[in-house]
Amino acid sequence: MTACGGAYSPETRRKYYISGPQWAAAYQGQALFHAPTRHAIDFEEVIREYAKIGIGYWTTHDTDVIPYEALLKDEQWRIVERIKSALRENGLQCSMVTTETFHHAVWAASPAAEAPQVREYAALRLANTVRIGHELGASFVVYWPGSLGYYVQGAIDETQMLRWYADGLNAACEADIQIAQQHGRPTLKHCLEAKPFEPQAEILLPTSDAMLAFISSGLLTHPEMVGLNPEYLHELMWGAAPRASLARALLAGKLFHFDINDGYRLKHDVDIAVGLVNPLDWLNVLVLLRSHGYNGPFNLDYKPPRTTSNRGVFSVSFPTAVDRFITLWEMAGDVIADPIVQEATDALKAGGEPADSRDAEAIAAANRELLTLHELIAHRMVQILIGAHRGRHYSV
Ligand code: XLS
Ligand code: MG
Ligand code: MG
Repeated sequence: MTACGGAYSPETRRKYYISGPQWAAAYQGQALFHAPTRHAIDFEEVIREYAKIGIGYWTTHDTDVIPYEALLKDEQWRIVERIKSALRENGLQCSMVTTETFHHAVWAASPAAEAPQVREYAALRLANTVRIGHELGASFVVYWPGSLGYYVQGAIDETQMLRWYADGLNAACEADIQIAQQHGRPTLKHCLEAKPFEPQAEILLPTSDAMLAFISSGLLTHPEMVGLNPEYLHELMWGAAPRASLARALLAGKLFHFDINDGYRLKHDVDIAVGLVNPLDWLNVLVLLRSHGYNGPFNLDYKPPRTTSNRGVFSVSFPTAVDRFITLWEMAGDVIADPIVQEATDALKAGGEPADSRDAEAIAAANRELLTLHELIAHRMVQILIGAHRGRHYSV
């Protein structure tokens, strides 16, 4: 790590709204075909290690920290008190809480299942997470409806399942309005997170765009409280341009929260750390977010690879992820301020020589030379990414 250089200090890292999920650091490397490669760790250790690195915010699922037996019972509040002490002692804040509605057997037919008991339990769990969120001082609550769908068609009426899902969200928003009032706090920002391919075979809200449509479908009683938590890889997975997905969320005023990671198109959710696969695309994403004033959290929702040790999670994986993010964020600032990018962009927007507006050939001819600037701008961004704009000496 020392030989790599280029590390930011914990003080610098804390200036960014970067959050570390409990589940990312505690991930043991297990999957359907993978045994764990790391031993279990608790939230006290995660919070302590995040503090040392300079990750200022912490996020969690309810069940990352509260076992099923303790949920909705007095015992959960004793755990919440322990979390509060750990956060206080280490100078961290909880920015986001989320309900696990995908792992336990109770969600086999989704949180919006036919059985009323399942939906009633889901509503209790969502309201409970909102209550825990207020107690921990969070501002955001996230919903990844991973199990909202099915493996086999026929039994499910999709319109009905979406209505029931909306009922659950509506109950959470109603509960939030009351709980926020009791706490004298603003209501939370409720953020939907889409993923296209798993864990169900067919998913009812597979993309951020589907969720935007759902928010404005008329089914939500408080659509103004509900926005998006897009995840970079979840958009890339289905073949989207993440930057375009984010742009659509920005235009709708719904980009509340952002899960940052990396990976490959048309693969499963490999959750690689930010910037390790697509640094140029990431630079583009951050140019968009910087130039449109996004000021929400950047949540490190990735998984340290199975080849990384328990020690490596905190000595290499998290600090390098944070530092790549900050470097890319600073480079995005360089791109926005770059005189060459600016001049080229201004020239493109000014358009070519005046031409008859009814004459396609003349308009195309007037802009032909100018359009070469598209490629020049792309080259300039690569130069900024690899540092070549500062001058680089090649030995021949
Ligand atoms: C899973 C999701 C999950 C959400 C929170 O793929 O990314 O971690 O962010 O439930
Ligand atoms: Mg996520
Ligand atoms: Mg993911």
